[in-house]
Amino acid sequence: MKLYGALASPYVARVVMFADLKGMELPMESAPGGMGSDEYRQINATGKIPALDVDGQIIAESTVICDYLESIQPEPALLPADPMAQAQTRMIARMTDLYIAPHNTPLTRMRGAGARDQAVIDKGAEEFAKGFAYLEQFMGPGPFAAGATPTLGDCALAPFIGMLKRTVFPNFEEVVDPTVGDGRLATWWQALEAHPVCKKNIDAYDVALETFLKWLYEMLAKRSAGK
Ligand SMILES: N[C@@H](CCC(=O)N[C@@H](CS)C(=O)NCC(=O)O)C(=O)O
Repeated sequence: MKLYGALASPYVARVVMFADLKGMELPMESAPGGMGSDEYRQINATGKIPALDVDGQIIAESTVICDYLESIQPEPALLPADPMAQAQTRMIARMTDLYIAPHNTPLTRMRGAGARDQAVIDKGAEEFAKGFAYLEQFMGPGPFAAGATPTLGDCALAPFIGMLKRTVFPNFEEVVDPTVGDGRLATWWQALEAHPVCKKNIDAYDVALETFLKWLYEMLAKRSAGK
């Protein structure tokens, strides 16, 4: 079994954290030809990372990969047996994808290009505030996304919050970091930071992301300067 991807992707980081919490070895390889390439589309038609290769059979989509890992190694359970807790952790993963993930790129690219479009920033701030409110309402009793231990939703949301801490919160004061203060997302983040495996994964993702962003910002700055 091997994972195609690169850790700077929050979707890859989701699977890596999930596998690590299970104590599973999951070797990672770059997507042949790069993500989106014709060569890689022969393996994964979407061209996206991550993809899991299981003896030549491919599973795409980060959450489906996590479901597969849960099926082949049920312990420790990262999808709670309790139906409501499982719904809660799944909601956090789904809402991360639907209501948080889409709003990062427009702001990150603007930061890289150096030009500010206030209407885009205000729209982003509005969407993030809504997304954070959804997450806060639908998290379980905690302190993690569902309950007393990390589960799927934590693996999905943590890399995105880590990404926003690098790309958005320090650069756009209009978007308020919900992990600061004493709200539900703040106590959730504190729980992750206090958990050794979660903390290790958050830190490793941050290092990979920092390297990627350095390259991205340089590339965008050159492009906007017409080089
Ligand atoms: N829904 C997918 C999203 C994966 C995704 O968008 N990955 C990005 C990297 S962060 C990608 O591969 N983009 C390349 C492309 O779209 O061609 C999942 O959960 O795995």
